[in-house]
Amino acid sequence: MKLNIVEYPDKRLRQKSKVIKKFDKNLHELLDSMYPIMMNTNGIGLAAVQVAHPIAALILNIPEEDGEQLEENLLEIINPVITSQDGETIYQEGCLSVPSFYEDIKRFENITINYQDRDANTKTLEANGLLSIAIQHEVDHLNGVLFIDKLSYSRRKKFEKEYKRMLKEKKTSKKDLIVKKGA
Ligand code: Y12
Ligand code: CO
Repeated sequence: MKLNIVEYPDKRLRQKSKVIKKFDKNLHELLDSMYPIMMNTNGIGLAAVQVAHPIAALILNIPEEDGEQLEENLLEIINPVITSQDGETIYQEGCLSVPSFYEDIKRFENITINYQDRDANTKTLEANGLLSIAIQHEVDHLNGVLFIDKLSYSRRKKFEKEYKRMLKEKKTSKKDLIVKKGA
């Protein structure tokens, strides 16, 4: 399955993801295709809505201490519900749908979730540290929420200005490339 990452400010990122009821070949194919796209872009988390499939599925691969991401650490999370949350932590987050931008975001330190795996088995997971942050970031995606929505008014303004400039530069360098190719 060919997938592309949807980037801000695309409105599709604001869709609310639908609860998954069919744990069939289509779901498995989608999950299987999300994994390489996340790994090839140095991601540690990806929600299905970020690849234009607004259904409640997300994948995570938290790196080891040496930064290596092992396939055996891949977590596939379907229909997550956060059942408890406490504490506070701040981490510099990034998002594959908001390239080149990183900001400190406040989250809960510890969470517990109920979810299903790709075969509809029900699971419970207690998470802290980076895993907890990543789950909260991805669960936000399922609700159409981006980490930049959590910025203060002034930080958000600064972000919009910088992001617009980056998009403009990207467009210009693409045009230059086309001209050079044609020359
Ligand atoms: C902590 C903070 C955020 C998360 C959510 C998951 N976020 C990511 O996986 C972000 C990945 C990312 C990768 C980038 O590198 C490439 O695209 C090659 C990147 O850099 C650029 O866009 C240039 C930005 C973000 C979990 C835990
Ligand atoms: Co994200």
